[in-house]
Amino acid sequence: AENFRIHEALKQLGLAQINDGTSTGSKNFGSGETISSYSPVDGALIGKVTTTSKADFENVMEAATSAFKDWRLMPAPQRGEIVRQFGEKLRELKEPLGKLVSYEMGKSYQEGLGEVQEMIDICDFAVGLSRQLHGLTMHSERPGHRMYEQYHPLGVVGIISAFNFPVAVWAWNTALAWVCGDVCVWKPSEKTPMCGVACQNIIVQVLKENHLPEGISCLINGDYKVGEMMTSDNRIPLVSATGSIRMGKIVAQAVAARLGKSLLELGGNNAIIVTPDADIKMTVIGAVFGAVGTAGQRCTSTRRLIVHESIYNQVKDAIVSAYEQLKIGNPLDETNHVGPLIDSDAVKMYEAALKEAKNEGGKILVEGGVLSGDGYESSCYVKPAIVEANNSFKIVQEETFAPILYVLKYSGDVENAIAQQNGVVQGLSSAIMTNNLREAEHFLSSSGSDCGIANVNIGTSGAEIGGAFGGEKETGGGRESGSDAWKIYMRRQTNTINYTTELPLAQGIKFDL
Ligand code: UN1
Repeated sequence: AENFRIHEALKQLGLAQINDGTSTGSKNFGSGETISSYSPVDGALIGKVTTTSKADFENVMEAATSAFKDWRLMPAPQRGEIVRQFGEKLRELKEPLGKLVSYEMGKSYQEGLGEVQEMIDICDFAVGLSRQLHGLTMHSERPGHRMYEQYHPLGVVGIISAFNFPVAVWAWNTALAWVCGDVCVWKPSEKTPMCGVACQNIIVQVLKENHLPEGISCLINGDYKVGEMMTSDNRIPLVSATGSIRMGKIVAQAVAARLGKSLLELGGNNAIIVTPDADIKMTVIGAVFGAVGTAGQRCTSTRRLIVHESIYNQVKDAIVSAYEQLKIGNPLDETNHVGPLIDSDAVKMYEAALKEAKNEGGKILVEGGVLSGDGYESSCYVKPAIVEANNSFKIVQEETFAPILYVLKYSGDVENAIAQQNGVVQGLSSAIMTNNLREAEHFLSSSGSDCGIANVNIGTSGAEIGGAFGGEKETGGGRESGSDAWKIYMRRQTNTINYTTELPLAQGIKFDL
């Protein structure tokens, strides 16, 4: 990694050998044990981060709740100005941060930069939004009355994010939450803690330069036990969690037990339907990027390809030969297409899934395997695999965070493909490749895809920040980033004002004294 000037990037991001993993605006509290972050790229130790103890968490919550009291009073467009400055800092540090994302998480440098670009984009979006936190005005049924609704800041927002988008998902939440007048407490994945510290360092600079209160942005670190401190805490009205369905069910129940709100962005099992009217060249690019990009570790990664029998062999051959061109190796080297998986546990899950697919009767079209030797010393590099399978296989029903693509066949009408595509518990992203208007519109209709994202002639991954991002069913139902996703970060209030000297009751009720 030395050739890729990683140490220079770490320095630019203010990262040390041991980093404080618990901090608010400018105070550090980290007193828990340290977690070591090893790069899946070359297995080297990147740095250590202190975790958050119960007492540290109390300090953080005190800083956060007190910062909220001031922050909520600042006019939203002024909060937007702070987010604008944050976006500027991200522009300046795009390269080192993109590099760290690539080195700590293992995605390609291009995708690391893309992730920072998503952060910048959501900041721009939030700046505009800071002048558009609109409520409605409605006509009262009573004379001399005015009725309207307004959105107020909610409070402390807890953010639990995953390793696969170690910086962007935090920004989707914080950029919106901040303009909405909330303060944030973030627990990044314990697999990518250095990305968390780097982001905190960036926002802390902005907060300091603006003499803003401690605690607008807080960082905590550790495993699920630290997450539990947030899910069970009444002072946190909203917990936004990204990760596995298993994690989401635990978070949702803990937060619901105290009637808090949760915003869940959980697993996907995303499919591309390829109909007889598909453009095969586009299909191949979309499917291969969707399946092997980020080494299959996006929640929007393409897991299933549902191909019509009439073009099945043609599509299969085209994809298999595209896989033969793939270069696997150091993701910082831009000539490589596929980087490593996050860690050895992920490699084990990949191997187990392939074994199970075979046991269930799957036919291997492109053989997988773990790579070793020169350049693969971290033991996290695997070969993207393709398996001819059946939608009913248990393993096909599950999300395996690895580059395994299941190819499924359908016959007859597009309805049959949609039934397979919807025939899983997850409902995040979906796509159809077709030039047939009827098929495309059917896919987008109320009897079409049941996912939160449904694309035509685009793959399943790589959504823009301007739309609401999230999915249905066991994906958790939450929506983040664009459109009106901001509303969950605010509390809504309906106001009725009487400017007469009478007190008429609603529904015409008479109450004479
Ligand atoms: C995720 O994998 O958690 O649509 C988020 C995409 C990215 C975001 C993915 N913009 O693939």
